[in-house]
Amino acid sequence: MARFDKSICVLGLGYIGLPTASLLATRGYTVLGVDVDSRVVGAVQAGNLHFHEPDLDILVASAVGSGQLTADHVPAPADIYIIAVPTPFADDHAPDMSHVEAATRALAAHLRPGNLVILESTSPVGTTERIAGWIGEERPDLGPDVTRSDARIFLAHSPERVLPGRVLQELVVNDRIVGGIDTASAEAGAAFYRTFTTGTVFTTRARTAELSKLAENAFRDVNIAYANELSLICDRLGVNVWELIQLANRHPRVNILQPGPGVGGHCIAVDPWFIVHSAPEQSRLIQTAREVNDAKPRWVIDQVRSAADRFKDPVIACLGLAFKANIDDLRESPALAITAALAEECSAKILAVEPFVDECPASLSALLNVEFVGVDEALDRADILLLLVDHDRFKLIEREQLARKVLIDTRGVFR
Ligand code: SAJ
Repeated sequence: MARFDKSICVLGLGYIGLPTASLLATRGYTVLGVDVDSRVVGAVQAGNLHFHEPDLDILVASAVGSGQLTADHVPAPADIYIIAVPTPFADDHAPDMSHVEAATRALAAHLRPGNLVILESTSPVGTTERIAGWIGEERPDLGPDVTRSDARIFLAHSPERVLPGRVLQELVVNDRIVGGIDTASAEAGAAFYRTFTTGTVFTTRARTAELSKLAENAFRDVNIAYANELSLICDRLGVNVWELIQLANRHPRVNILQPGPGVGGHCIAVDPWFIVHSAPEQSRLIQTAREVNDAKPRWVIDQVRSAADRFKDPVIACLGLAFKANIDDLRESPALAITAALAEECSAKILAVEPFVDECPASLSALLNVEFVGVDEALDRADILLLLVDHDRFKLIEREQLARKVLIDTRGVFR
């Protein structure tokens, strides 16, 4: 295996930072992973995972076992810094950049001339320039402009684009965009990514790289909104939406996505707002798509409630709580929100089922009419089956197990 004499500090050991840190460590870099959460630091120090991602447990154990990956609460001097902290939005959809700012200020103390700083967190346009400003404030000794003096550092944005559930493959094979604060920074960033990716690495300006990531996720959001809107139209017109989409997609230039109970996760449901927030007048379609997707859970809840009205003491099984198939991630999950809303709004018994999670999520366990049960028990007891996530496990359900039950299939598993 190639050994690199460079050291790397990865700030943020979440869904992107930890796989990235582990991959780099197993590729021969000396990596320090930094997180403000002591449970995360403790888990990584022990070579363990604090979330589920296929094969990541093996990679983390190997990276920590070899001594190439260590974890701590604070950064230390390194050659390359990668910022992979969360960028959520506030109630008014304004981006919350506090984690990026805190990570930048924490690493700034250690910067030395020639260091490379890479922002991987999905960020609004202009963030890389703001990072330069924060570094300048922390380190006036680096000169009035941190990228121009002789003691310069290199600063770039390379948005992560990996799909949860396929992170380890996509970290290596996906093409990468590296946007530099200047040309030398873009080239320095690209040279680094070329040491461990097989995809093509493209260089551009930092602002273009920032917007490209937001545009990719907004593209997907708009297309899912189209599928969700079609599902409402089909329901009104008595057409099977799954069959409709399958047939329409036989056209050589049509590729309609799948409707669902709404759009979840920390990316697609969040990032389009960063565009809307910075260019509200120009982003009418993107904004409407967000609204269409955000309205879908309420439509599902209303469907279930009218089905429940036909029973005296209905038992409703909510199959799946994760935000999408075959992962344990409950962040911004419409399935979880729908299950909680049904429990709050109906007097029905709610059976919550999530094969990827061991315990009832806190937001449901406080609700007295919710029971967290396995798939088979839910199938035995329920009057209404609400399929919310297309986990592979649910695809194994036999048709006979659905007999005499009302089925509301938001994912088209039993189309
Ligand atoms: N969904 C549908 N119908 C579809 C596809 C998805 O309802 O046809 C729903 C999913 O169920 C889920 C949500 O959309 O609730 C988002 O899932 P996803 O698989 O579309 O995307 P994420 O959030 O897991 O990952 C996305 C990816 N972006 C794109 O595909 C453009 C990934 O490549 C990014 O790295 C990631 O966002 C990110 O971190 O930004």
